[in-house]
Amino acid sequence: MRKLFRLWSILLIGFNCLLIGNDGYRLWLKYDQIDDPAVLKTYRKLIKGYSFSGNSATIAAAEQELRTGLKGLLSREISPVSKLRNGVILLGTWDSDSRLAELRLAEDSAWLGDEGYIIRSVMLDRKRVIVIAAEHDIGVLYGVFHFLRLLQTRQNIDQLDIAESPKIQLRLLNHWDNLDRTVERGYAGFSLWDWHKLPDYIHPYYIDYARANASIGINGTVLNNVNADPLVITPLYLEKVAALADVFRPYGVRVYLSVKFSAPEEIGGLPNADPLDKQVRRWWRDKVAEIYRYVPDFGGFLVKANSEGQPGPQGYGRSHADGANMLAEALAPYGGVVMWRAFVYDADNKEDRSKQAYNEFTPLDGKFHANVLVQVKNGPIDFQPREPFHPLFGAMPETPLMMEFQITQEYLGFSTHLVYLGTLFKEVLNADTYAKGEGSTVAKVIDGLLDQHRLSGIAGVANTGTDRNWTGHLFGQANWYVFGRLAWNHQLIAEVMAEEWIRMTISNNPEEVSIIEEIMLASRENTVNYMTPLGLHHIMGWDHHYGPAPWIKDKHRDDWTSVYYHRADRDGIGFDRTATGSNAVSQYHPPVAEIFASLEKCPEKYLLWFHHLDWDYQMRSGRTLWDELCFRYYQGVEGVREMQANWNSLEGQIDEEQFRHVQSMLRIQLKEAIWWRNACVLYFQTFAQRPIPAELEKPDRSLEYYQNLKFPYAPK
Ligand code: GCW
Repeated sequence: MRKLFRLWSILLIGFNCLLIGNDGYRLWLKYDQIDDPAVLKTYRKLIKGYSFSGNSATIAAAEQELRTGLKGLLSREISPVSKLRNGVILLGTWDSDSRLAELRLAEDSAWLGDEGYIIRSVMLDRKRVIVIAAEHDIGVLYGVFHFLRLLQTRQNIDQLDIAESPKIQLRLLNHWDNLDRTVERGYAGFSLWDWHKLPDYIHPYYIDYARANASIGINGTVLNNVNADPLVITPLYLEKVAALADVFRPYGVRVYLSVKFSAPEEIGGLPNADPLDKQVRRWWRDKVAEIYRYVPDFGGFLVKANSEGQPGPQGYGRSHADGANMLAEALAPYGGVVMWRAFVYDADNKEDRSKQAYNEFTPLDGKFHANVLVQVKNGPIDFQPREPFHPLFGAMPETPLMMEFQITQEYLGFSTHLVYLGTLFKEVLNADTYAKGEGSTVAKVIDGLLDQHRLSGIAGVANTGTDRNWTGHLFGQANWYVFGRLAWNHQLIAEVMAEEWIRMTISNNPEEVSIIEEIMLASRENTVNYMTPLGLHHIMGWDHHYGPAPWIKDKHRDDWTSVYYHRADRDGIGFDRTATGSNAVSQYHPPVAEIFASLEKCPEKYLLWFHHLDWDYQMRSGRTLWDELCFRYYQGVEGVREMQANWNSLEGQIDEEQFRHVQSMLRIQLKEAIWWRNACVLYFQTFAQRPIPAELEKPDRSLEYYQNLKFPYAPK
């Protein structure tokens, strides 16, 4: 224990040293001095000291955070006090302090659960104090972050009456990090985990990573890629995993691992990995026992099986449920879970790719063990700029379904495009599945309310890396931020989350906030428009997924080409997923199925996802489909120009370093938006055989030029 505390102090010193500069390292936890003298004065009057009770590593972390935060924000040292006086913040678990125990209100603690907390202004012994209290230490830490956020965003803290608890139980980052430190679909440098130097060298940023996650309520992290290297569960790596788990533990961040289904063969020397084979089952049981010896609070496994070449139970004639249940059985005695991914589609299956996961998984509903969650991507294809919600949501009532969002921008301009994903996440969470009538939103499916599941979860594929600012683009941080905030409470509003993040990261000046918020809120729709308007999807560059390539065809897998998805020909464009085509619409509940199937009712944003239409089809705008497609592509580029103009208007007002960084990124974004627009419009024009509407500027390059661009080292 003493050793742990020593390690702890070294780490804390480490993170303090890193808290300098405006290069993005400090994320939204900057704690710079409040620049409005009136606000500063009020806060200083209301906050005079604090009193912590409890002595765990989590409480130590909470105290350190509060101290650092207040010192920065109020620009004065706020010290621990033993006697109550006006302006004291009283922190701890209910039972750690007799004064808190007295204050404990039955109705608070009942529903706040393991991670909840309250923040209240109360009179105690005739003193005005602020209470931050929780059932468990982690709630106190979450409460501290919340309290600091109130100051960081300049809220009124006069009469606090806050009670919070998360709506979703497992709130995880999924790192697609490889053991050689490359990151699959990572655009912010190398993996944060310095495997080679672990377990002995603990990089100070590990702790800042944990702080950042705790500040937004993320409580778990899958350390390695779903395309898993089996070595990660060998002693050599488990020792390293344990070292990371030790650092993250005080911050309530549990460690999970992705495992390769064939591990018993590859590292266990068994002849097969058949989930019904006794030897294989025993191997996993022993392996899990070994893992828990290294990491006593290990969270569980994430599995990609029978998907994109990864091995799985089907290789032995068994089902996903057989595979998941075998692992679940091994993990159950320790309270671990299995997160079994539903991202499956088979190269040899000629069925519409968007239908395959539903077809494979719905028959297995009710067959999974109680500690299995099925992890479903937000849409039925693959993290496209826009997809309708995945039809599995609402279709497996007997199984807890976990959401998988992608925070890293594989299909949204990597880390060079400013695309605020809060609006995308909310669009999906708010979508109504109608599984049990109106109001059966995706959010209610995944938080377990709709079907009364005890387990619930949400995962975001991380966008972090060794770049000094963590995410490559300053605004990539906002996506990490909003993911965590929505994982905690999916009812939060994308606009409000944008504003919070801006205030903590860039500026509290209301005009600047509103300019930046406007940029963020427009950004995703702009990107959809310059990349894949009107329901187009999967028309990006081959393999690396960088830039447009709607011409991709004749590859070894049809469902990895672009032409498979847009189906453009002389007659029209779009994928007919109605009854006359693949009938993917039938996987949705009524009335969603009928809405998507109907040309009158289908939202135009999904039009070409579900329908193949003539180039002259009349759009609601009165334009032909071809003209509308052109207008949307051009509108996307115009949108980026507006974002750029808005950003440029901040010159001299916001921090210079942040300003220049984003300004340069927006230049790249504009260049690439024009590239997307020109390449797509010119390519589709070869089928449509119609002119680009006269009022629109003409592409300045030929289609051949775009088709011949090569990117041998694009990150992937
Ligand atoms: O979108 C595809 C990505 C792969 C990824 C896969 C998955 C980890 O292009 O890089 O592999 O999805 O989600 O499994």
